[in-house]
Amino acid sequence: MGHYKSNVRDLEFNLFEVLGINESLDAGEFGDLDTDTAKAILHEIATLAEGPIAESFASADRNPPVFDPESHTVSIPEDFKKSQAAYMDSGFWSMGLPEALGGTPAPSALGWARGELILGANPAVFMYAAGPAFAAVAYENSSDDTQRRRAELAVERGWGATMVLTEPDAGSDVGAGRTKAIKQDDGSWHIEGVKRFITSADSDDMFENVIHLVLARPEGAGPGTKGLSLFYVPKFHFDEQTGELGERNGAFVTNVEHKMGLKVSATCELTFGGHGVPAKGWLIGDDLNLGIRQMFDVIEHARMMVGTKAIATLSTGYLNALEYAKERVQGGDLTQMTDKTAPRVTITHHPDVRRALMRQKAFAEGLRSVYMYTAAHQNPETAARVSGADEGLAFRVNDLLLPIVKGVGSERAYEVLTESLQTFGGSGFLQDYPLEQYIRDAKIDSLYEGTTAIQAQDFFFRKIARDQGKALGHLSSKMKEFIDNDKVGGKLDGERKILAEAIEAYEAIIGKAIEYAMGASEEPTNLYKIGLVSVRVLMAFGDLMMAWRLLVGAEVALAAVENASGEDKAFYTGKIEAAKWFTRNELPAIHQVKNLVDDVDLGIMEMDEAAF
Ligand code: ST9
Ligand code: FAD
Repeated sequence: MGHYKSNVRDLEFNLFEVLGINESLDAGEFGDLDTDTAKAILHEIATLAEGPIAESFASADRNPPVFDPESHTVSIPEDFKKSQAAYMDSGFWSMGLPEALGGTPAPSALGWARGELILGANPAVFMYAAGPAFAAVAYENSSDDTQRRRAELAVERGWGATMVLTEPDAGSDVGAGRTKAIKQDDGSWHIEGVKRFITSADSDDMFENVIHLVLARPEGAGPGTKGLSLFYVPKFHFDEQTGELGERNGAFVTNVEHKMGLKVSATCELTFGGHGVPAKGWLIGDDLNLGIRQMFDVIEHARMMVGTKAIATLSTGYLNALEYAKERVQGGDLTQMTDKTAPRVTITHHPDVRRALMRQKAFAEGLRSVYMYTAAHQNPETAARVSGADEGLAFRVNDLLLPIVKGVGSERAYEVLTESLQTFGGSGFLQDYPLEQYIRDAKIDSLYEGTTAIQAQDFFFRKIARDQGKALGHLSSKMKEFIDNDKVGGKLDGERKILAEAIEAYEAIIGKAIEYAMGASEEPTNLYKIGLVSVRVLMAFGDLMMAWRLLVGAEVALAAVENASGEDKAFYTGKIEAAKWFTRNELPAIHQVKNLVDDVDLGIMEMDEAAF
């Protein structure tokens, strides 16, 4: 048995018992795809993920890609290539792609369930497979048939793709980028500059070509992100009709980073036009200076991907820890602590191990329920059924929740994975078990695609303040609807009360933060107050979302458990207990955040740097 343990039962629970995605499928809202087929697909992907895709997870970590500076190429380990080929050959990557590009219609929630399975088994496989999704963004932002044909070719011929923003002096601050674009007489552009940390910028022979989606500043364009444009820059030139490859283009990998984890995903320095060959590319769309907006179409997929990756890793970390805990015998039952001859028990008997396992379960399943709810707002059809949102509101809800999936997902997964490792005792520290690699591989999730601080600012300033609280108000009204509509005869009354108090606290938190924002025109340091607590505010909303979605799941489980038996009975009981545990043990921390936000102390902003 490989390292990866999927949780298809919980995916099905979310999709079909909680979110009712089956109603959309059976109403024909996604073409021919019906519920039975969707379930069969999930099981098939899980088998693929646990088998050939997971197969190279550890070996590719121990034998990472090697950079050859002479040829500017990266060698990817052969066994990883087999895992990659297993995914590409399965065709499951085409689920949810536009039909014009050969995709099959599918609800986004199902698409991200697929994502969880692949990302949990071997995250780099999903990342190297980004070509078609990135080509779809290029296609949708194209302004003529020539541009669209370039995107079609990338899908037809299975090319790899990258997103190219970061430079040595432009990380979080993408607008500081200096890479230039120089217009040519034939309408193309030459790109000049050095980009850093580019994922999959070379991928050995896994793909015949790579398309770099590059943010660069046309000569004469203004400063900041609004002066950037987006360019389609291939590794090899190609025939614009057939896609047949031509000469090498002037975009060369000039280094590969040595990393803490996720080693098989090659992170490259990429130099444009620095080796005597121009790096030729084409503007995407007709107009200049739209690059950041267009790139955010890619970033939104990538932020969802990163959060789902983190959550997938936590889930398999928990399931590995659970299996170990059920077998490891150590110590006697606490109630018999004075009897040194009492029988030894498995560690699942110890209260602290139970607490740790429940914490892992509640976060893994709580975060899953949040990314699933988010994904359900990525299609108007499912959003309407799930929360009654119209298309515009569904878009805003998705926008609001992306920094939660990405920011809270990555922070909580990393934090709670240490509990999974702890459950193994000293064995968790060894490479005999996957936990140490899970932790190393998951650390990146709070860093790339916008650090947690960036997610927190995005969440408050853009997704709440600029949105005038519309999406937040919608979710808050849905939470209150849940509180007021008991369907289980008072069995969750205590938890409903805790949730109601938490919503009230959160409304006060946001009210206070808005007050700081409004006060900033008179006293700019009010913005520091927001900056000092913004990550706490982000994390607190994550807790609120998790508690709510877990409790909605608990209601479904309470209705189902009475007639259930065997594995189903255990499953539903676990859903109920996890929701109760999370609400009672984790959610009340929101009141501490409220106290902090109420009275932010600016001391550390006023303190001299020398005092640190
Ligand atoms: C990276 C990649 O880290 C790592 C992993 C790569 C993996 C690749 C594989 C991925 C696979 C994915 C597959 C998906 C499969 C799906 C299957 C489906 C079939 N939302 O606030 P302003 C825009 S890459 C939307 O003034 P500043 C907007 O146009 C590197 N748009 O910003 C706005 O204009 P307006 C990642 C947004 O102060 C304009 O930007 N690097 C949003 O100029 C300016 O906004 C980062 O992420 C948004 N949330 O710049 C950088 N926000 O306001 C992090 C902004 O008029 N830094 N826009 O609408 C930031 O995000 C900064 O906040 C900043 C600040 C750069 C935006
Ligand atoms: P900095 O921006 O220097 O941040 C340093 C610290 O300061 C962080 O804690 C940050 O939160 C904080 N900080 C910075 N600015 C602010 C602010 N305004 N407010 C509050 N706090 C702030 N980029 C690509 O373009 N394409 C890729 O494919 C890609 N893949 C990557 C793969 C890996 C393995 C890595 C490590 C990075 C990758 N990146 C990629 C780059 C990644 O997106 C950046 O590393 C990330 O955006 C952060 O930028 P930085 O590393 O320069 O950190």
